[in-house]
Amino acid sequence: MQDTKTTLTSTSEFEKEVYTGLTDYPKHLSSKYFYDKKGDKLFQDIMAMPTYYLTDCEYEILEDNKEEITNLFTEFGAFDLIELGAGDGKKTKILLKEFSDKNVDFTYVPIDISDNALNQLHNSIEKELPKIKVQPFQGTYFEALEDINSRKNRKIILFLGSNIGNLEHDQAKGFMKKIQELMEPEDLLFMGFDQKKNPQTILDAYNDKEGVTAAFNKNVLARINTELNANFNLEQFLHWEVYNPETGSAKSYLVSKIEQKVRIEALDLNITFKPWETIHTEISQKYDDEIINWLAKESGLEMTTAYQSLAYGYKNCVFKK
Ligand code: AVI
Repeated sequence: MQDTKTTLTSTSEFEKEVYTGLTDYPKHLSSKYFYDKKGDKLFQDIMAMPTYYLTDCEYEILEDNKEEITNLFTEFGAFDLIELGAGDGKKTKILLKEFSDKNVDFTYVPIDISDNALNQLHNSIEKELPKIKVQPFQGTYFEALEDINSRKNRKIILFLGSNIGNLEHDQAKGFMKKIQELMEPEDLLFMGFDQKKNPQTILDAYNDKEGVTAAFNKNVLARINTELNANFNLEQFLHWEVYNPETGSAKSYLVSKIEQKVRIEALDLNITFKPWETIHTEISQKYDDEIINWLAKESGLEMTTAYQSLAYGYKNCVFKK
């Protein structure tokens, strides 16, 4: 039989989602595409801003409770510390340092969509905390679940920074349920939830005066320009944040300031925008106890402990199945 070679021109997930999102009404794009080298840096800058209170809250919780958390995690001996959306791992290093100082037997498995962020994290841990065993995994949260499934040690799954808030409730529920199904009775899920609070504090966190969050939001358009050969004029879009104190959802939009046409060469697609037409780009859900308990119940998890930052209202909850 003749050996035939087929050239497959595969359409990437990015191309598919950009096509669907920008031909839909209303238009939308996923915030997971904010993160390339430039987006990672912008997010690091956001986390360093005092208005983005979430980072300080979690630092405070981890710093104040690191001894108790160590006891909780080491209860059954060796474990895999699996971090979903590890980013630059700055907050996690509080725990990593504590574990290293106490010679805790564990392997750190940082998981992130960004290769660049993972490499930086891996290098910095090798330098700062050389005793720690690190096994990075690059992929989306859903790809990461497969990797988690194949692990044999006790699993402690970290999902910090209120990353869960970037999922709509139904997605969050489905995701937590999938995690629950992969957990053994002694495994733990340790999650950060930003809480409902003064709406102005939330708006300030997602709409800084320096324009860093605006640049972060617009980075999805910048990526379409460079990766899909498009001609978005970033100046002609406005970063707009809304917060609904009833539902707790903070939403980011890009709003077209004028009527405009955009060409996306790689998709052979022309997109038109009416003046003030929107692209929904991100949800950053804020929680209260009712929503957290509902998510836990729906996904078959039981909350065993919660650590709270009182200054701003932020919670790290521990769940078992
Ligand atoms: C990663 N994630 C939890 C951040 C958030 O708060 O939704 C991303 C972010 N978007 C704007 N500022 C920060």
